[in-house]
Amino acid sequence: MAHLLPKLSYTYDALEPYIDAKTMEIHHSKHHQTYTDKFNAALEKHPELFEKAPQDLLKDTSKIPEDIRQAVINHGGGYVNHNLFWEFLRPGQENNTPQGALLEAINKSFTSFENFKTIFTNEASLKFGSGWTWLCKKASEEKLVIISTSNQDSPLSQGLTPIMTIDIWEHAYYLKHQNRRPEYIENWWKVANWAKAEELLKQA
Ligand code: MN3
Repeated sequence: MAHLLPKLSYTYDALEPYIDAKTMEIHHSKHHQTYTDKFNAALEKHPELFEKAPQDLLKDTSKIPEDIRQAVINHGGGYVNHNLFWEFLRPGQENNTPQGALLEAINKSFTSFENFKTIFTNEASLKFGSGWTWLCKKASEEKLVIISTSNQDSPLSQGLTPIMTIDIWEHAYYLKHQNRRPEYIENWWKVANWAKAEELLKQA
């Protein structure tokens, strides 16, 4: 069974004014659709791999047949990364901060939420080129880590479990913010879905 572009749980204009409807529409219906199609096209060459969860393929890329390995890393990565990106967004609300177990883990790892936000924002602002910035959990360790990956590389391939992520490819912000990536990041915090991040932390 071919992998499908996920339906969003909100409309393209639901994240306005923080993320504009046009960017959302193109990002989801064009960019994410293309990753989905190219991921499926790669798997067509080894159809038995459709049975595997995309995340599991990315966890051990050495097991992917060599002729499609880079295509799966690129387009399978793009497919999975965007799935999480959409889930970690929700319409903006006042006082949007993490709660409960997630807040506790953030405080333990980064002293405070404000400090975490500063480190994460710097990382995402300064990351060179196209990629993603992530909050991840290391297996068997309580502490959370902030990392960036290039292109569509997934933290799953480094043995890390993603808790939240921001897409810092220009296609995620260029229409509205042009070259002003920090402005995009500042707006993105307003539509962060902390409940989803807490759920992922509990499963990690
Ligand atoms: Mn993208």
